[in-house]
Amino acid sequence: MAKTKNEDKVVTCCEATRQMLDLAKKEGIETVFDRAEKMKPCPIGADGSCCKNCAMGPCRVPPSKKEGEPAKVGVCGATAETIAARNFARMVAAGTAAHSDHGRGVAEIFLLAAKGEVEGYGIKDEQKLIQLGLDFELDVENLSIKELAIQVGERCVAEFGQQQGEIAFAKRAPLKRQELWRKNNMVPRGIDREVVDLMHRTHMGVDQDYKNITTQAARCALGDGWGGAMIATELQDIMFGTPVPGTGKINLGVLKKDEVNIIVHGHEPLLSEMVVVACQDPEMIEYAKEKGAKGINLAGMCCTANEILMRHGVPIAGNFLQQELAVMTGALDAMVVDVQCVMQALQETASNFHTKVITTNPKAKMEDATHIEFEEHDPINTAKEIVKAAIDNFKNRDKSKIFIPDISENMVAGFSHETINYLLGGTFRSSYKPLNDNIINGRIRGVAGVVGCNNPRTTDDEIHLTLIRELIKNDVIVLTTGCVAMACGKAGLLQPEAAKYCGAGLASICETVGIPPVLHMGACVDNSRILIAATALVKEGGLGDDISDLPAVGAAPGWMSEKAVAIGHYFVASGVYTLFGTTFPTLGSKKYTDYLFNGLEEEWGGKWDFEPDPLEMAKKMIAHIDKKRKALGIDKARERVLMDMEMRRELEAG
Ligand code: NFS
Repeated sequence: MAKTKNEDKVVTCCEATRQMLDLAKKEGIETVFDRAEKMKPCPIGADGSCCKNCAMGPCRVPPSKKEGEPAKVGVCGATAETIAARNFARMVAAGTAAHSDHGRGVAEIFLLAAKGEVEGYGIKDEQKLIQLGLDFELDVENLSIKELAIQVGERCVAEFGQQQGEIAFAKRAPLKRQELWRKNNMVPRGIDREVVDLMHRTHMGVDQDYKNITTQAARCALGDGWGGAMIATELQDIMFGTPVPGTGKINLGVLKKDEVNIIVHGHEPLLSEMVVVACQDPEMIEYAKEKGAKGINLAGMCCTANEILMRHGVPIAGNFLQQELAVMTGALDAMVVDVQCVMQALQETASNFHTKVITTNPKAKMEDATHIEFEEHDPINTAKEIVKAAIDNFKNRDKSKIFIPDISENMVAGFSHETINYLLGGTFRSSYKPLNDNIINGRIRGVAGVVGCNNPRTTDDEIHLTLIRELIKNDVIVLTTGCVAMACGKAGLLQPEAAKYCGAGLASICETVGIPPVLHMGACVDNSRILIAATALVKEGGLGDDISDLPAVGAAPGWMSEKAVAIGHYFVASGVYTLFGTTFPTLGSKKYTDYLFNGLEEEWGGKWDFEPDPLEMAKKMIAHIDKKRKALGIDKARERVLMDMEMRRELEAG
């Protein structure tokens, strides 16, 4: 496995990444893996014990080393638990803001498109549009599709600035969960309002009750999962199509030596959808040929990659930690970025090669990069301009610098909630019943959502893969999104053949239905699909009456972004036991961490946990699943199957 300059630390289990890191070392190019080694995290900050919310500090309040020593407090008297809670809450606010601003961007374009003020986008999923109309209690029967689209668009945009009442999708949750939210004042009033409220109350001298801060953090996070992120997913599905399972390829080997290579990297599919169209334009292909290329090869990176893979089968060049490595192939003509998870180091890496880094969003510019702004009224021409810039850059390649690892893997992706419903429900009637039945009879022991980022503080990809292999071996079906989904793709876990790694029960389901044991459900905003799937399991019956009753768990083993904290917190607030690996941002306060890991379960049914060892993490997740099975009275199902077989044998012997 690849090691960094320091030589003794294994940094990745991805062979393509390893080859590129060898090259980086040879050429003296620094990568995120090197920087992670050089930059040691500040232990006080990492544990959430540093408060820099005012200029009397920053104040550091790590736990006392000597017994009997009084606990440190900030200059204002803020305790370690208040400081840890504030820092945690601000991560939730930032993560919610990121997902929700993505959702807002989609909603605004959706509305423009519905009014006919922008070309290129249409309605691909009318059924889903009608569903949203029902969610917003619109007069669906008497509205034309165009009128309905306008009203749905207006309602979605209004969800962000709404000041009173409840966001509309909160009503999608199981009734018991809604009651719990209402009782605890956790239903978001409007998406932006909860972010502002949380930023306000974590300002110096406001909320000093860590439990109260955590509750508002939940209200904010729910405005992400059941608000901004869900709006992003739903409207993208309506405009670009609800994903259905399809095949694709992943890893750096998808780049092509003799074609113009373009990578779209970031998160919002508004522009990348148009880049897909522009790359297929015969005029553009002809132009590329004129410039000496055999064609145009479009690939994705990070969550944008997941979006266009699921809807168009566009290959994925890699996940978060591979962005600089894609540039280092020397064959990347343009790296087109929008927002989120784009490393500032990209431009520096690109300066060693011919690659053009093209920024497209006014919110996310980079020094020295080329900026071609996404013109929302004319997206297709923006996309063409970008593709043309990439084609024009093809001739600037230095052939002696080209190295593309010959490594890629096949995968199946695009398991939306709707397709799970259909696939596992059979052809006569779409329903979750067969899935519920298989959970009840024990063929499927439970469900795990394993999501999130890659973090160079742990061996790249390995933490996810070890955890997921262990889960499927124990008959736990895995739902995945984001960069974990890509790690699974690279390792071949997104193929039906991966059934060979499963326990007998899960393997039999995968073989019968023809699905992989790990279902790729999309980008990080699509974690909202997992909420909907969990709700559908509850509503189908037989598995309790709330998400917290399900034999289900969530994990982000290699998380790094604030978005991951927001996601984790809305899962916890939705009733899910959720584990983080790598590090946990409140460990400096034992009291606060104990509240998140133990105290919350009684109040919300869900709770947080931290476990850096993936095998231990799997053990905890399976133990929780078994605990829930027991509470549902279905823990004996497995034994019953065995008894039946024994009885049959006895009968046969008799
Ligand atoms: Ni999610 Fe997507 Fe990846 Fe992490 Fe970044 S790309 S939104 S934040 S690193 S999974």
